[in-house]
Amino acid sequence: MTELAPETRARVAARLRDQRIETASWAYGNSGTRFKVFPQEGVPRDPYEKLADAAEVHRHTGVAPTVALHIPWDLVEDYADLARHATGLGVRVGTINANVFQDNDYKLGSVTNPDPGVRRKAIAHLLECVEVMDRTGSRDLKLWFSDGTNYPGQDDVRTRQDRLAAALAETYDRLGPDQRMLLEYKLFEPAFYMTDVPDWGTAYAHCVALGERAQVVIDTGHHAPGTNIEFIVAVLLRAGKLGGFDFNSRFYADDDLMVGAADPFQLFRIMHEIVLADALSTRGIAFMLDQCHNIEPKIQAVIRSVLNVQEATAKALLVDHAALRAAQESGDVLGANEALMDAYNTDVRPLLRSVREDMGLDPDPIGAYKRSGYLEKVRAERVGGTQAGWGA
Ligand code: AOS
Ligand code: ZN
Ligand code: ZN
Repeated sequence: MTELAPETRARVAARLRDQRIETASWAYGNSGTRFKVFPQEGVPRDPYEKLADAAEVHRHTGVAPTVALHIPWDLVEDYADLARHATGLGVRVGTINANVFQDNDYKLGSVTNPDPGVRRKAIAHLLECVEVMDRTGSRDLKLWFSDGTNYPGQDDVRTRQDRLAAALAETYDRLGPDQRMLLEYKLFEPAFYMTDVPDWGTAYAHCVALGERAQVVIDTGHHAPGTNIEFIVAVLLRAGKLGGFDFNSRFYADDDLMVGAADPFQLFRIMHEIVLADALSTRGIAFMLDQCHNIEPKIQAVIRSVLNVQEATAKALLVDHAALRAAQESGDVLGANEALMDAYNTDVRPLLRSVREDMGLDPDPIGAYKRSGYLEKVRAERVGGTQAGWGA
């Protein structure tokens, strides 16, 4: 692919201007592994400051106007006030993430725990998260359960599925008409023998049983090595059950590294399925980042991640669908593959720079951020920033 035709450029640029990527509050706080958390200077001391950092990302990228919160990592007295604070900074509260995994009671599970009292406590937290959504104007409740077992025979698989279904149904019934439930699956960890929602099929089955406002969320780090994630994307899109992504990169397990860092080609293949299904628009699928920046500077890493998603999207938008379809229908295996690779191998950075200029932004968001003096300012102002929650 050489020079872009003006119509192609205009079409792709319009879609890139409209793209939205949600950042996560926990990405801005200190995080680490179970071995060590390396604190960074200037990290937020409370949810208000996390929103300020997210607003800084949006200021330089123009495409990250919402921030996912995590309850209770982002516990505040007054959520309506937090939402107003966000608006004042030019961002909004995005997905609300529930936490039923960091309490001693949850040793044997939360909503699938054998003890009905523990299950009730977990469901009460999920309902409380919907309350937070009401107060913040958030659309999506994202549910990830650490529930599972470590040893064969530890608990009954089908009974646990029944308990899970009951908890999901009670929570789903509490949602308002414009609110959605996003159910996230994960193959393993912290449970090692069996997770109660290990894969997209299990999540899908529960979402189908619940109703149309229950959808599956794909965390790109939650699969076995070699899993064809874009296939899952295509199948869920076809079924109208893809609610969102938790983007990140993995080399080994659930590494939560920057999206597009480990396998930019995989990210392109995912975005290709999204573009093919015309599913890039802002009100449908939630494109979220679920990452932890343990050793790299956090705000800069989030900006880099947003740019990585934009670059993969731009390449996906450049796929010549007519050429691709013609090659597919005529059985031209290599021609079809070339249609994809042509787009993937295009350097889209000049196009994205010009899109940013059209949006009134600096074409180089990372350079602009570094020159802004924001990090120096928060380093001086903030002492004793918080732990993100992971790796504590
Ligand atoms: C856990 O592995 C999942 O990726 C969760 O989506 C997420 O990281 C956690 O709930 C933080 O909100
Ligand atoms: Zn996730
Ligand atoms: Zn994860």
